[in-house]
Amino acid sequence: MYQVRSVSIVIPALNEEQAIERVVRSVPRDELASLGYETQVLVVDNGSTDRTGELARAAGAEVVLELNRGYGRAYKAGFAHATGDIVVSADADLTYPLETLPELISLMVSDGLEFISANRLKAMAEGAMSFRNRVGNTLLSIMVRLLFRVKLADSQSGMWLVRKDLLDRLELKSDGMPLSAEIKIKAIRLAKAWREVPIEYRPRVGEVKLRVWRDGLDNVMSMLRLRLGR
Ligand SMILES: Nc1nc2c(ncn2[C@@H]2O[C@H](COP(=O)(O)OP(=O)(O)O)[C@@H](O)[C@H]2O)c(=O)[nH]1
Ligand SMILES: [Mg+2]
Repeated sequence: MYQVRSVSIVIPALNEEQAIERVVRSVPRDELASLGYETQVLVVDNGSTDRTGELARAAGAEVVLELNRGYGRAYKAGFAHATGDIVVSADADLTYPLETLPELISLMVSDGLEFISANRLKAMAEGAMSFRNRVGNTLLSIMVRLLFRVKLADSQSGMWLVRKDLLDRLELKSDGMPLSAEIKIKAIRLAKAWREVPIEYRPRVGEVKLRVWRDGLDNVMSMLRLRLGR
């Protein structure tokens, strides 16, 4: 058991005007407040050319602007502004069930976990992930298990919860998509206790930003570099 007083949700967003308001509003602020948690919702506007930033602010989020594009860059900019005892990640596309946060945070506290990674591959809504992406995610996860000896089913999940004091020790490097696996590998290495928890993964609202081949290859190269300690 440990004390948690505040939670920060960091949401990287590149041209997500179709979903961003609903994503921000899906954070169960009232329920978190009734559990005694102060909640900070941070949307990192990654140089959007649409109304993402404006809509996020109108929906009640704090907006951080990071003009250098990249999933990893967006997260690193967001983390620098996160003040919560627990930091949570999620995409800006309505795929992740943020309404389950009270439950996930309670699990962290009651079981003394320092890190939770959400597993998308177990309970997926129909049409949430293409066959190609499912194969790619499975292969990358096998690679992570073999290279780093971690028992992780879904190394590419975009939703996880980490204690801020652990996050601050991770020395994250990736500017792009590989940040997703990097954070899990490093957090698991340092955490005294962690768990992978199945979540319901839902179909995306808005256009996909992932570039399958480029980001896939980037992931493989980045994992090899991390394994070799570079
Ligand atoms: N791919 C990508 N995503 C970004 C970038 N900046 C912010 N994002 C956000 O990161 C999240 C992940 O992108 P997404 O297309 O959902 O990838 P997927 O969930 O892996 O299919 C979304 O919320 C994007 O808006 C970027 O430069 N590249
Ligand atoms: Mg997504």
